[in-house]
Amino acid sequence: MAIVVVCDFDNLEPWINALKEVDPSVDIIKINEVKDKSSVGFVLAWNYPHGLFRKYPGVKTISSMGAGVDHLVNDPLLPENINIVRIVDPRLSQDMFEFALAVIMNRLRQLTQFRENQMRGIWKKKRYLRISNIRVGIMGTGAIGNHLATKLHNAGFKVAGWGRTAGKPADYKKYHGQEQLPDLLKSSDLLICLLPLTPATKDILNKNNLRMLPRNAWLVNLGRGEHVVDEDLIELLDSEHLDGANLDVFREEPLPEVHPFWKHPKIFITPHLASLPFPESVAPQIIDNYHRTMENKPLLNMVDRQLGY
Ligand code: OXD
Repeated sequence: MAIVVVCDFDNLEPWINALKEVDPSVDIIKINEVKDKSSVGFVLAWNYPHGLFRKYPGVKTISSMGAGVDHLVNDPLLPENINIVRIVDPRLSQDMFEFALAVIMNRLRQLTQFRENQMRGIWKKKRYLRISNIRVGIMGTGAIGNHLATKLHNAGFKVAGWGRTAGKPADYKKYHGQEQLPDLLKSSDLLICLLPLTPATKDILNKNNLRMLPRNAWLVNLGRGEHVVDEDLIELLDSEHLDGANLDVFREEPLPEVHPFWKHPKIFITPHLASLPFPESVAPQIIDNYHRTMENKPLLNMVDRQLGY
């Protein structure tokens, strides 16, 4: 039985090559090459048309091509019996840490502003913030959030994390549950969102919550665009409650040309690349889950469809 791939990537070759490298005996085919829909058992997917899998009655497992599974769990027509697995990869966690660190250090040392001064021929010193001056709050303490929080803590930041449940003890301060969200927000000079997108986290970065951040706080959204209520963020930036925001994810991607985020002086946009899955790094776990599916063995990194991650 083949691994069938369905996604909106321009170039699938690196994925096919990486999977073949791990197990040359497995056929990897694109969904439009499938001849017999009932023969498909294992699928690798990213951003496919909702309802598609109703036409493939034999599918047992769908592996997301990334850490996020909202494109799958939000498909109201995805048959209940299909197992969803996601990618858990130390490289994804490390890349997220490196991106977040770059963004935080730019905030502390204001390198972008100095570049703007340079373009205008301005030589002007400014006081800067140090690592020990800011408190970093991290929403989402799963595999990636926990790695980020631990690394930032080890680098000397004052770090607190917040998640749905208390989870395992950590070296950094942990908050959990709805009632402790204000504690995290009130003590975050820089807030990083790494939450999965679920009905409980959608629109969580709204006016009410963002207002609890200290004045001049900074928002970094690396989760999903739907976590942010766009108008609320703009309002809080314009009223100078927030000093700025780095946004890597958006409700609609690519961000529409007319979206007010593009030209906002306090918003820094990157095109959803804080942490990209590398096929050669994630291929072994995909092949492993493929064999587990074929042999009816327990799967790795199973998603709880009720929780949504
Ligand atoms: C992911 C992403 O979920 O890239 O892996 O957003």
